[in-house]
Amino acid sequence: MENILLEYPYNNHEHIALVKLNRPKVLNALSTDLMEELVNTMLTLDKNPNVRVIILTGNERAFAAGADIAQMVTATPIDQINDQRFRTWEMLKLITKPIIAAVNGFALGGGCELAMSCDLIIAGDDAKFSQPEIKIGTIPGAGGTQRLTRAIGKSKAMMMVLTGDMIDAHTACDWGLVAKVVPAQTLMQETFELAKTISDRAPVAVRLAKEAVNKSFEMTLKDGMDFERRNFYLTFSSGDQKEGMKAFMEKRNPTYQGN
Ligand code: CO8
Repeated sequence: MENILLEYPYNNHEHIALVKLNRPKVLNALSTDLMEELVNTMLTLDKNPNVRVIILTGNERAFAAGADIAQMVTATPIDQINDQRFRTWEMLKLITKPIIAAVNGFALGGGCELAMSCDLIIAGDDAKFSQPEIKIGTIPGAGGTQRLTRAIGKSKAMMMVLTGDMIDAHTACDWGLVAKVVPAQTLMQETFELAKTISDRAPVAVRLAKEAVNKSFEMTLKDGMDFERRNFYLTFSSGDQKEGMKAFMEKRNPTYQGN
């Protein structure tokens, strides 16, 4: 792999993997090759029963400054279709383990969309988010008009998509795009702590909870509630639920096996 760095176990933690975008010279522009490597890495981690949480990050300067403009500058619509990039991006939805985006620097265009494809975003206080496609004559193509609107509402999404201007980390947090802002220098440490907390929780329940929250974007409230209820019932078939509730009654910490 050239464009992705994998650190697993991350910080010697057997349940946490770190995936790093690695095209620093072009601010981690998301080329087709990079996205294929990213998806393959994620699918491999998802299959590994020891991995419970995945952290996706870039570097201090950029999470990712968007899709690779050099690959698109002379593209025709048919080139875009044949490239199959959209299929690759869609495959991120298949990942069942929680993915935390740890964002320092630029998260622009496809970079912002990639962060939004993760389950939650933690931002360093120097992070900047935008959907700048309008400035180069196009529009978002991987969720920037859809996920962003659901995250921050129509009026603010319109402002971002129609101007292409950046917002800073605190604004992104106030608007609900980001879960938490931390000092840029401590981003990885804070994200690791959060990943540890999630990895201590019952893995079967974490998976079913992630699935249920994501369904809220795609279903009516009634159908979403039904889906949630079924996943709730399903947790009662897991050893983790038995262990979690028994440990509570016995006033001890649970030890989850993920079964
Ligand atoms: N693609 C390719 N190269 C890039 C990109 C990019 N998105 N962003 C930066 N680079 C390159 C620059 O060309 C430059 O390369 P070089 O050193 O060879 O000239 C290098 O990275 C460093 O960049 P700058 O010199 O421009 O650094 P600055 O600090 O001056 O500026 C900015 C930083 C503001 C981030 C600036 O680089 C910028 O505006 N970048 C482009 C941002 C952008 O428009 N992103 C949206 C791209 S379109 C998109 O994402 C559509 C997604 C659709 C989904 C597709 C799914 C299949």
